[in-house]
Amino acid sequence: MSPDPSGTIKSVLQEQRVFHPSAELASQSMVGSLEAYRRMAEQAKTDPDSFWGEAARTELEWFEPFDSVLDWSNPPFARWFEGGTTNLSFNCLDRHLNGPKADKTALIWEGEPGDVRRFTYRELHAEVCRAANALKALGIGKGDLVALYMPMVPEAAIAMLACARIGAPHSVVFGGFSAEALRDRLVDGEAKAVITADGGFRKDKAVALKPAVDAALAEGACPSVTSVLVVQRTKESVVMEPGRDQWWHELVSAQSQECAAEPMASEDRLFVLYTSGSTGKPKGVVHSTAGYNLWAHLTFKWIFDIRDEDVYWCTADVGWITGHSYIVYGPLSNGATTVMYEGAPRPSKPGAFWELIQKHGITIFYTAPTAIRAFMKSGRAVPDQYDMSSLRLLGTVGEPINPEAWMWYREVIGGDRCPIVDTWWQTETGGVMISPLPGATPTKPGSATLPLPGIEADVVDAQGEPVDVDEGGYLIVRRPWPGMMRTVHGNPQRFRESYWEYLRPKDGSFIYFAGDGARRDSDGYFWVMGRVDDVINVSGHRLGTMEIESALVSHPAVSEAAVVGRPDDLKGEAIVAFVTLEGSREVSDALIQELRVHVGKEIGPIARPDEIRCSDALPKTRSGKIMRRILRALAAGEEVKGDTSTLEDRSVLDRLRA
Ligand code: 6R9
Repeated sequence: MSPDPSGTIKSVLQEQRVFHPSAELASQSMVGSLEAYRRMAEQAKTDPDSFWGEAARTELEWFEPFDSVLDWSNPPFARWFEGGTTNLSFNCLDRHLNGPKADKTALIWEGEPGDVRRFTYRELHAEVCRAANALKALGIGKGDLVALYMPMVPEAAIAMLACARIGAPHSVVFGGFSAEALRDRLVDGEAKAVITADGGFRKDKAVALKPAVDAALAEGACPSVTSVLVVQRTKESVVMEPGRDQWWHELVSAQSQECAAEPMASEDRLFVLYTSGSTGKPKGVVHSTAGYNLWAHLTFKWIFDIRDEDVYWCTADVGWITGHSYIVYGPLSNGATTVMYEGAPRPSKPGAFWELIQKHGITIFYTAPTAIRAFMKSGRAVPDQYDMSSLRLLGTVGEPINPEAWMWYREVIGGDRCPIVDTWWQTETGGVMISPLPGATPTKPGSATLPLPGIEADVVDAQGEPVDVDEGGYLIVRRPWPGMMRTVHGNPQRFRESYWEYLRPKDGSFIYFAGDGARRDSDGYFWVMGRVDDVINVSGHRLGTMEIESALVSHPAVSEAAVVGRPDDLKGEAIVAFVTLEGSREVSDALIQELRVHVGKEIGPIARPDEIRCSDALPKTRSGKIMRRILRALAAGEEVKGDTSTLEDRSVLDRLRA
């Protein structure tokens, strides 16, 4: 695939509101002012080697110091902090044990049925050491890939840290994936072991996991897998295969609670995480030890402006990169208290999230726009029943957040006092790339604002050259950064072609592009417009989906919208909008007409949908991203082809067809 030569994307969103950090917040925050942020960014730009070198030396513990900061002699294959050895598990645990943090709560876990477990740093260290010794007892060592297919239980985090501790890269496969999806990932990564559970709880029901592992391994499909370690969670009966399967509680509890962290070279592979992309075979994104650790650590510290007394909660699943970087590694590397929740809001407990915030005195809450829109749909009466005065900071990740949802989040959840950090990043970037810094960056609803220090983001056209202010184009990053993915597992050529050779500027430099469109406003703020694969070409105007969707959602009757193009003889593409309505609203011709007029008024006649279809739900991935590819096929009256294994709820597809 190559870039559309027509280049830019037309931007139509108008958003003028600006929220400045209060003087009080500024004075308490780490960075403190926009000027201070700009100084950091300037320093990182003029002398990146000292900036990153200094950060790596002061923020991480090293067994052996590194000799060089960045080797970029063979782009796009970067080598960071060569010569150094360190260990992520050591940085997340051991280094906190010699001071007051040893007895600080590291992890608070709440199960869906309401069971709670807490671990201090000392206790978590002991558990991780036991699990690491158990892996060793199974013959797993440095370099062996271990797949995790788990519910949201503490053992998931413990297993990840145990793998990192012995230098066995992990490959976490989301527990909602099918046996086939699991098998593909086990085969591609040549996993040696699988850690799983009998099952987990979801929407008030026990959901089995172990049978999917059995199915994935059946008939010798994954010959590399020699052991399966099974956590007991639901206590439903499972089949244990002798010689292959062992219970976690039997094997792990028998181990010593001491296990020295393996010194790992900076560039040693830390984990593989598969990202589906919108088309094609999933890519195994490879991250390496030191660079990833530094980036998860630094970004967590900057963006959440973390304080010792914070209780931080990210609602992601550990099966996603957000769970890796911002439930487990970033928070623990900083010695923070991180919350992990097995459940989700559900009809029997619509206020589940708010109850958790109230119960644990959560101060920082990080979730996805899709969740926020769902909460808006069920109305503010639910959150209003809870005391959420402990909150001081809110974050979002996963998709562009439409200004309407941003304002609701701020007012209803944040009580008009909590700043919002809208964090743009990807599995491939390892950690956040563009985000406000609390107390420093004024925010605008719907904008991820400014790149973090050290990140040279820009918007370019199809030739790789910068576009004008307010002109939409391709969102790119100019220089390597420590947390960047190192390669696609088993396919370096795919890494080079899809990320670093897609756009080539005249000067021949390498720029990173991973698929999003964006524009920059006159303050240099970034407005992410969605995936460029989703751009709609109406009479030669290339429109991002996000802006039309935002306009629809700003109408009081609409709760969520997804917009796609349908081939059209006259215009090239016609705009088709799929919308879900607010709880009490009924579909009618008058309402459809009203919505079309509304979009025309908000952003202009060019963006007015040609067709609007109402449905009770939209097809989403399990991490909450709308799968517009599916809607495109439906809108065109075609058959839905390609991978649908990442779909959250397959019945949505049938309902949409009907
Ligand atoms: C962290 C994560 C990456 C894609 C990314 C973009 C979208 C994520 C966003 C956002 C606008 C934000 N995305 N955060 N778009 N604003 N704050 O989600 O990783 O699952 O790899 O998805 O998600 O399209 O390219 P991943």
